Amino acid sequence: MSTFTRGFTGRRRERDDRLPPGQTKVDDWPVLSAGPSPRIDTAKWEFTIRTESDTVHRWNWDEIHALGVEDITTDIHCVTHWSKLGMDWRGVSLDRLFENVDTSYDYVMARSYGGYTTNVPLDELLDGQSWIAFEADGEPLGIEHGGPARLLVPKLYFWKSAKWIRGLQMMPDDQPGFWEQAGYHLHGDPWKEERYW
Ligand SMILES: Nc1nc2c(c(=O)[nH]1)N[C@H]1C(S)=C(S)[C@@H](COP(=O)(O)O)O[C@H]1N2
Ligand SMILES: [Mo]
Repeated sequence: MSTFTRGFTGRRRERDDRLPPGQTKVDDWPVLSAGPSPRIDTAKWEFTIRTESDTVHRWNWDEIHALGVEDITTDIHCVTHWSKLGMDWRGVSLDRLFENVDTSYDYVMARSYGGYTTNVPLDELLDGQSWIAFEADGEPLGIEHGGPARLLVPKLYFWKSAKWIRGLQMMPDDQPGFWEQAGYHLHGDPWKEERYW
C-alpha cells in the first residue's frame, strides 16, 4: 500500500534549474500594466539619457537602431511568480547608449511614456546586462508589452523592465520608482527572492 501511495504523492517533476525560487514556468505571456497603454508613434518617439550636468543625450527611432541591434535569448521572471524561459529578444545594448555618456552618478531612474518609473543601479545595466528592446519572439513588441520599445533587464524581476521606455535619468543615490514606492524591493534580484521590503 505504501508504494501505491508514493506513486501519487511522491512523484515530482524535476525542477528546471533556470527557475529561481518560488517561480513557475508559463508558456503564454501575461500582460501586467499599472494603467492604460500609451500609444507612441515611432516617428515621434525618442529616447534620452539625462546626466548630472543636465546634458541630455537623445536618439530618435532610426538613430537608436543605427547603434546596432542584437539578438538576446533570455528568461524573464515576474514577481507575481511566473517565469517565461528562453525568450528571443532584439534590442540595443545599454553599453552602446552609454558609450559617450559622462556621469559619476551610480543610479538610474527609468522613465516611461505614461509616467511609470523604476530604479536600477547603473552597474547592473552595463556589460551586456540590459537592452532597449523592440522585438520579442520574432515580432515587434505589441503595445500591451511595451511597444514600440521597452527596457529589458532580465537579471532583475520583470517590473524593472519598463515598458514604453522614454529615457533614463542619472541619480546620485538609489531612489524608489513606482512599484518600489508601493513596497516592491529596491533591487529585485529573483535569485535572492528580493520581492518586497
Ligand atoms: N511602463 C510600465 N512598465 C512596466 C509595467 C507598467 O505597469 N508600466 N509593469 C511592470 C511589471 S510589474 C511587469 S511584471 C512587466 C510586465 O510586462 P508584460 O506585460 O510585457 O508581461 O512590465 C513591467 N513594466
Ligand atoms: Mo510584475
